[in-house]
Amino acid sequence: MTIEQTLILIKPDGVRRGLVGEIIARFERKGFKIKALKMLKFTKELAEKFYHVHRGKEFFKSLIEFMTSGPVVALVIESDSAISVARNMIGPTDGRQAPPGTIRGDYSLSKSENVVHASDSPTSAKYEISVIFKPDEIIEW
Ligand code: 3AN
Repeated sequence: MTIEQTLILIKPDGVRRGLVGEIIARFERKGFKIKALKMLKFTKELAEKFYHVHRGKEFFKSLIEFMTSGPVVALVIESDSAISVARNMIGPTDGRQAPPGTIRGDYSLSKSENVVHASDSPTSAKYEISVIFKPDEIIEW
């Protein structure tokens, strides 16, 4: 058993469409422990820091514009193998190809506006959590 924490973001399209409760409920029902939760609006600087691995890619500018277009909801969730379990629950990047039953498969028809983000590795989880949350915002329980 490997207890991991991962960073979930409900992106601006998910917040605008009123999917916050639905998405959080899916992670809760699956059995994840919510260790931190907040709403925030990304500044350009914060979005560029969060997505630094995509700097230079052709979609980087539109990604930053989209991620700063409205509030997001960020969560740290914890479980055994949290990173791979959450990635399986959100589905592949392109909502048109994501299988039904996944969050993107059920709620997105787009590769860019795909409702939710989940960290893809232990290294990115650690980095992304540290970009969004201060250590004392992650609650031990
Ligand atoms: P994922 O979120 O599935 O791990 P990444 O990390 O490859 O996907 O990409 C980060 C975000 O950048 C995606 N969630 C999506 O919003 C956007 N993105 C990725 N690839 C493209 C693309 N080819 N065209 C437009 N947006 C993209």
